[in-house]
Amino acid sequence: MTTDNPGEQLNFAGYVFAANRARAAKIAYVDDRRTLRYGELEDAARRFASLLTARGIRREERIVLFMLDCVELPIAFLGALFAGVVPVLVNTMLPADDVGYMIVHSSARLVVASEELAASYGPALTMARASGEETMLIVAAATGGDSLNGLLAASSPMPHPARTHADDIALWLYSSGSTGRPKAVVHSHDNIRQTIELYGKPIFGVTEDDTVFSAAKLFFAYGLGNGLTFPLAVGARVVLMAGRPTPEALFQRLIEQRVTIFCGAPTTYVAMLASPALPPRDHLSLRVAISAGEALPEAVGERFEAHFGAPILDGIGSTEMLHIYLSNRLGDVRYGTSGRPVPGYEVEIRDEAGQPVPPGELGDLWVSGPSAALMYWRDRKRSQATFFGPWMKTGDKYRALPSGHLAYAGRSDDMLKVSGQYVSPVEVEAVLQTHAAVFEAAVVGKIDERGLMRTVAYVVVTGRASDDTLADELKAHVKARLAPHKYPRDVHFVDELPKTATGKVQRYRLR
Ligand code: 3UK
Repeated sequence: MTTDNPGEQLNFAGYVFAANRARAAKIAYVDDRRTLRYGELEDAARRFASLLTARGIRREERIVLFMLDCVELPIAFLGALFAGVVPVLVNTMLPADDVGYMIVHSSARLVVASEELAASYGPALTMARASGEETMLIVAAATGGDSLNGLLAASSPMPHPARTHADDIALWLYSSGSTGRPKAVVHSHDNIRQTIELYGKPIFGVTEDDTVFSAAKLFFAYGLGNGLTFPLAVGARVVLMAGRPTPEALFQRLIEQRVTIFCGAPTTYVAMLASPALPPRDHLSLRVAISAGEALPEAVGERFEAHFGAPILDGIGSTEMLHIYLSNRLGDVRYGTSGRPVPGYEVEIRDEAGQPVPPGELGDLWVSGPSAALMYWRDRKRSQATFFGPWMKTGDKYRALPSGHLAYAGRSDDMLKVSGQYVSPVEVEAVLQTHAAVFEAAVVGKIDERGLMRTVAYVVVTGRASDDTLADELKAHVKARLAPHKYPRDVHFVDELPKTATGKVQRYRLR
């Protein structure tokens, strides 16, 4: 295998297994049910690779991984890469309709799904098959002969990794836009390696002695780096948790597993600090914490560090760049900013004409670096509006401080970031409109007293009393139809919405 020849052959799974050959007995993963050693991870992944081939799935074809954070996810992910098959990681909180769209859009040959998610993968597969896909299903369950683990036991390890090129497609991740269907962000084997070399090793700073735990799940690009590609590249130990990252569940694992690197979104840190279960500093082994997804309020970073004695490194990344490209680092933390460019990436703050703004002025953040996505699959238009040669338009507003640290100043489009995840106001408005009592609705983001983004809906009702009962009903209406983080936390009833002469809702006036 030629893994030491950059720009040529690279199979990321082959690279991980070669790097950890001397660590066969070392624990790679601890999930809610079991531990998995490096040797077992390689063996299971290579069995999964054979299983794909046995089912007639070929190089470059896609499989959807619709899985909670458990050891079967890295097994399937690395097994697919080993076979040259392309895993598509899908957000487990999405409703069936979105999952069905992704199965069809990716022409997935197979879905590997956690059994707990049957309520969404069932209808999603029905939808995909109705539109002509012959997608197979493997369920990752604790028991059962037909389940992933039963099938792995009956398979044998694939001897050699597929001879993929460094620039071959390795994985897809879906990302939402303000309008239209989610975009399939396509990444190469080399993109993964670049995020490890540029950010994972030098700034995230993971070594084989670390235990890493990410509250952000593996199906996010952020979680995938934190909990899979970075730690496995150096032989570290990773803690996985399938359920919701409540402060109590996080503290339990931080303490019991002696976690040294913890990763979350700003809401995670806010919830931890507000929890009555907040443990004293000496119960933890924490060395450093990482925050991304939305801007970390200055006070949250300061309070966390004062309490735990470990800094939070806030950095901005995106699905398109695969991981963080602008970040604070140990010894140079400036809370309330995203830090400085990660060496290996270039960033520029530009005006509308594409020219760099004078120092200190607000502008659009552009980034260039070797982990940029190859394209949005089957979407020329949106690819061309985002990727310009080596540069990509992030959609974020930034300004440079005299110190050289860059400070986030909001998104340029209508998109909101709530709990570190995208929310399209347009999408939430469309769902509100489907409720019989709603005449019109507009959704905006508001920064709350903790410095975090909250979604607020302004609603004009028709033929119903506008009271708390209706407000709760509208929240439940959205919750039942969209991913849970998208429902409006506040509903305000108004007589009319502010509009332009051409009838466009003026969201900025509601803000
Ligand atoms: C926003 C931030 C301020 C920003 C991500 C780390 O969040 C990730 O990817 P997404 O595609 O969203 C990207 C957008 O989210 N954002 C992310 N981090 C920050 N805003 N401060 C931050 N620290 O609008 C960005 O354009 O969901 C984060 C690693 C990998 C990722 N995919």
